[in-house]
Amino acid sequence: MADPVPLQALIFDVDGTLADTERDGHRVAFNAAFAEHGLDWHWDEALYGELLQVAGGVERMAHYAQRHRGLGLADDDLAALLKRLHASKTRHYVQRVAAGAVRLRPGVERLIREARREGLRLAIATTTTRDNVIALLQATLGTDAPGWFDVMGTAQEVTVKKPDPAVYRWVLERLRLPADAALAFEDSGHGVTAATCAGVRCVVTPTAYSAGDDLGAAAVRLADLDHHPDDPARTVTLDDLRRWHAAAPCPLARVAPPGSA
Ligand code: XBP
Ligand code: MG
Repeated sequence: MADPVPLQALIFDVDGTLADTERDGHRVAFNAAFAEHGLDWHWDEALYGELLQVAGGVERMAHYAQRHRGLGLADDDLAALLKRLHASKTRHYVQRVAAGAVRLRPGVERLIREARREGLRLAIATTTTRDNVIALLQATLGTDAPGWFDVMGTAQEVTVKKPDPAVYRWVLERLRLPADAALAFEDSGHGVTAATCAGVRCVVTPTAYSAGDDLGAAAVRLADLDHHPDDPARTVTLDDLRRWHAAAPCPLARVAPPGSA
């Protein structure tokens, strides 16, 4: 039997995984954009939890406009409105993040710094807008932090959103690594599906919003990276990650996520 491929890269999702950004970051920024445009739309915490099933801010607003508000705009007018709303929402989000409204989840900074010291490569695979990622990394890890990541796959580079595995495939291609040389970090059902359908083993750290998602395809489920599943008093180390990577079977890559046409 061939030797197992050693772990060479960590690929991080952003929203929910690096930081719990949705409730107090994105949701608040969407509401600010709605108010700025004179709309009486408001997403409370519970409604936003439902809307998170739609990946991508523009797609989420389009779903809400059509399904919740029965908005009878012509397609072109709706598309133009959503584009303006999303630009405004991104501006509000970046301002909030730069002002320190969002913090990294436990253990994220420690593991990223350890991985850099030990020569593991780092990448981002996200559905969110590139400006949001840069703002978050700079506000939490320092102005040079975006440069720590060899590859950043965001909504700008890959327009097809998770659960489609496209962003993971794109990132692996740019890293020039096979899927089994990487380990993904995700927080949601869509994210776990995207990573594993690309053949990447996945560690999942759910949030309050995603705890009820189907996360069964993940190799390991953790409360967060500062709590080892066998001993919550112990943090998760790079050696733990290497062990889980070696022990978990490599997920079977699929062309498209299960259930898609
Ligand atoms: C999370 C998303 C994004 C954000 C909002 O992405 O689905 O749509 O909620 O950001 P991930 P945008 O978990 O893959 O990081 O408004 O920029 O889409
Ligand atoms: Mg996520």
